Amino acid sequence: MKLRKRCVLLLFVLFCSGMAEALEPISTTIAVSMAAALTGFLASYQNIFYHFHECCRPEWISLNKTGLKTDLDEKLFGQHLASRIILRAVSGFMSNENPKKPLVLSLHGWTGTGKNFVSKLIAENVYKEGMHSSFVHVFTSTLHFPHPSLIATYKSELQQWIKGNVSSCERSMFIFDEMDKMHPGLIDCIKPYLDYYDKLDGVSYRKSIFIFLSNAGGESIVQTTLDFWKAGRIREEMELKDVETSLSLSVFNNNKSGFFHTSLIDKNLVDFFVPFLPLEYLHIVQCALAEMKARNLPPDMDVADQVAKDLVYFPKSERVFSVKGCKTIESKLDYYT
Ligand SMILES: *[C@@H]1O[C@H](CO)[C@@H](O)[C@H](O)[C@H]1NC(C)=O
Ligand SMILES: *[C@@H]1O[C@H](CO)[C@@H](O)[C@H](O)[C@H]1NC(C)=O
Ligand SMILES: CC(=O)N[C@H]1CO[C@H](CO)[C@@H](O)[C@@H]1O
Repeated sequence: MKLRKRCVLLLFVLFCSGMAEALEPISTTIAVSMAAALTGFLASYQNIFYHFHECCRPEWISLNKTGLKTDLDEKLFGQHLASRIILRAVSGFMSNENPKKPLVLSLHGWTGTGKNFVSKLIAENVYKEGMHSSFVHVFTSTLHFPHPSLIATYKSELQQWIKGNVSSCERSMFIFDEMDKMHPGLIDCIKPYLDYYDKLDGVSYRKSIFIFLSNAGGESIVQTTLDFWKAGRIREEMELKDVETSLSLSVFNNNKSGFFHTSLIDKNLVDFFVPFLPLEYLHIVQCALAEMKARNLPPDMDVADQVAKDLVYFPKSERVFSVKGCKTIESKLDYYT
């Protein structure tokens, strides 16, 4: 058992690091046939190995652009801006063999609008193993870094993790949830990895992806969307520039959001701000129908309507946007089906 484990580990080191290709058959006549047999065996084992064990190689990590586009079109609702930006950003980055810096996306919006969901869609269309990939790392502020008194420890841990993970695979992805609750010191300590450095301590971070999720700026996005709605304009005609200015201002000036204290924005380390608009009744219905489809249930419009009617909408007078977005749809559906 132990020997087998060691053997697998050796093969892992050999194959995942690409060393197997460097092995050359010994060129003495006697050894030739033996070496040929061995190489043949190694080669076939190598293929099987790649097939079953996740490696930092294109077989396991490469963007399925069609897949991402289809997923964004069919599974994400009410987010024409986010859809467009994400597809362009991710496909541009992944097709660049020599990016100048890592891809840094900052996803902003009200709760339940799809920020976590979109991160999952990106992971699933870049990594064969999706969110289960050993190259995808999720950090949640309140879960991983809860105690302000331990900031010094968290800082060195986080830096070691990022460095360790990118050393073993440059196409690593890091998702930071609840970024607005993250200690400014921690945000500061990841800044160097986001910058235009060729290498830091011998490690290049340029092919990694960093995704920050936060509610920061959510209110200003709601306000802009509500103004649009009140003016009787079509939501899908909303453009990035309509939200961008008020978004970056509110993220900057919001005392509570950690971003305020840092120079992420100041130094242009964030490549794309991605606004998530608050969801309307119609989008909730779409979420419910999509969830039924995911569960292999026949689409039932009455149930979807019922689920959507059950939610709370704001602002109080107009009741346009769902307070929790599509967040509670799953449990609501359990109740009705
Ligand atoms: C890419 O995604 C599409 C749509 O989901 C799927 O049909 C296709 O098989 C995927 N391609 C690969 C190489 O995984
Ligand atoms: C941040 O909030 C504190 C207390 O609420 C206030 O005194 C301070 O002026 C605020 N700073 C900025 C830049 O708004
Ligand atoms: C080698 C290394 O440092 N791996 C780290 C990658 O990140 C995870 C957290 O997601 C750590 O637990 C690992 O130690």
